[in-house]
Amino acid sequence: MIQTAPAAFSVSADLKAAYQRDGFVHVPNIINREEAIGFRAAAVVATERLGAISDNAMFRQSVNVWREDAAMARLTQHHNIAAAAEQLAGVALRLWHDQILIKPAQNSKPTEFHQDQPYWPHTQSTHPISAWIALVDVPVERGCMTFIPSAQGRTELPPTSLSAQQGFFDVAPDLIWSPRVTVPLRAGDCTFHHGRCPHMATPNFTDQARVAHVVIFVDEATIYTGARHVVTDPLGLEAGASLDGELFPRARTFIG
Ligand SMILES: O=C(O)CCC(=O)C(=O)O
Repeated sequence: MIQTAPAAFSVSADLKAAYQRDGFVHVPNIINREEAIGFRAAAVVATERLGAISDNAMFRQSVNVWREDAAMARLTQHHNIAAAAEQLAGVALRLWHDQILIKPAQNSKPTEFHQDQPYWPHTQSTHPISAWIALVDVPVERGCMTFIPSAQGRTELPPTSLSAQQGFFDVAPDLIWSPRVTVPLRAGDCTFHHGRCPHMATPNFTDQARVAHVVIFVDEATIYTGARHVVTDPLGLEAGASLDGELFPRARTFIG
């Protein structure tokens, strides 16, 4: 049988400009609805099988599932996601980690405002980008993402609590006055956000779990700082080491 290469996914110039300006964009149908429904079932099974590193009032979080679960690896390594991420970031990227985030039904806890990058033990990474893929329909009432546009340049801010209502605005009081953009997604849609774009997720007030898969890329040249993190703690890396090798594959290898 002749294998044909997948058609290259292409992000429009307008979308790239919007990402560069706002620090996030909405990409409808990054995968199709049928794929999303299949991956939703796989995500629920994987979370049950692998367990969650966090199972708190906001979400059940399973990290680095692509290394343990062949079905979810197909989503993390999906060529559309890697291609769109590299085009939006405008630089060569590598995978940092993935995570399944399930907000249970009737969960009244939002994921509070934060930036992602302050949690990570990285230097030399100025283009971190996360793909947040909806595996069910996610209206505002089911726990969708909300972003503060054009604040990704705020690289001085420390990590803040995902559960403290005022945590982020205590360290960035001026941003409480910035407009916010809330982005409901259909299953198969995705948002991409910069690792310094402040964001939160609304509570899930519905009777259905919110199932999302997040694929996080960082610059290919990222260096490990030596700070503690659940992904790097077991690896015995020296501070100053490059974050490379098969555990942090190049996005390019997913594009084909
Ligand atoms: O889905 C959520 O509840 C939060 C997700 C998030 O903060 C992220 O993907 O960076």
